Amino acid sequence: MERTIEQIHEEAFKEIKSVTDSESIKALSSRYLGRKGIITHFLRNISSLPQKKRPEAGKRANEVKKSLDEAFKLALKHLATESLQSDYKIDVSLPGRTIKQGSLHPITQITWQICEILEKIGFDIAEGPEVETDHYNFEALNIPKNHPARDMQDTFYVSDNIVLRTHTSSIQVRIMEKFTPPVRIIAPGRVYRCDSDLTHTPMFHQVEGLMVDKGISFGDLKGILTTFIHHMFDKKTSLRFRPSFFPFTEPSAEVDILCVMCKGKGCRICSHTGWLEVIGAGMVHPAVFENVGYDTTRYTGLAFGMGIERIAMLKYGIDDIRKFFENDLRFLRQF
Ligand code: 2U9
Repeated sequence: MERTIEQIHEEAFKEIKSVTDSESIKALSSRYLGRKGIITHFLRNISSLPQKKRPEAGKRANEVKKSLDEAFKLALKHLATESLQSDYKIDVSLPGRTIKQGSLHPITQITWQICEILEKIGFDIAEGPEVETDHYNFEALNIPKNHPARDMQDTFYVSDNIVLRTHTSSIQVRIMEKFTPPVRIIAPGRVYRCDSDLTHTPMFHQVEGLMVDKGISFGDLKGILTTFIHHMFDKKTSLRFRPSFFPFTEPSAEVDILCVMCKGKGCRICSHTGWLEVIGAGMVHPAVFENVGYDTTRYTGLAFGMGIERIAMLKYGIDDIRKFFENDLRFLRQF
């Protein structure tokens, strides 16, 4: 009789050890300790034993019952924590999730760089509307009605009298109408021209500068633009001022830098001239001052303008302007 209860005890433990889920443990517990379970059956049968053996057998059976009860409870607890752990298992050897960090668009970065340099020289930033009147975009800037710059092919007309600004010079006209000299401002912003190829897009960005005071000379213009180029590109960049024409400046010039690719030897980028045109500039035309009511006998002014995409293309060696507007992350992530 004793051997049998010990055997039951041993077999029960073996079974508990082999079980891997809590449902099976509950079933096993019921098979041993339930109303019709093996141990219960054993206890009921004690009365059929000889009188002498009954107390010892009953005592031992109750000890086994208690031992199994504890073992079942313990096994249930273990399985519960194990499943909890496997739910939240962390493999510390796996690489962490990367946080995708955004960055400023290259055109924004170049705009900010240009503005920072010119602000240090003493220019304030001015802004104005992108939808402009014919007066601010053309008339006040000495661009008469029959001027080629007004051609339907270049300008987006909203109506007869309203255009999408073709340059940010319209901002400077508005500032001059409001303030008397000294004026020292830069006007960054979007501009629109009906043009599209490798180096032109219908919308692009400009920064234009204007400085008006008594005694402003072409020498000031040369000094400011030389300082600007040396900060924007390399400190040793060679540059030249080449005579040009704009309706709103007289005299006018274009500033070229030595080709960043071939260093003047001549290549495809500089059309084999060795030079790259980067800035347009000049002394403000007296007709422009008269249009805003400035006294041309007291004041002179310098003005300049540059296309931001062009500066960015030269600085980063990009050959197609359209790359800036395609929003291809493989391109944008390089900046
Ligand atoms: C006022 C008077 C004169 C601004 C100027 C340029 C020359 C110029 C071009 C550079 C490349 C435009 O983006 S681009 O195509 N700009 O060449 N801009 S002088 O002259 C002004 C501005 C405001 C009242």
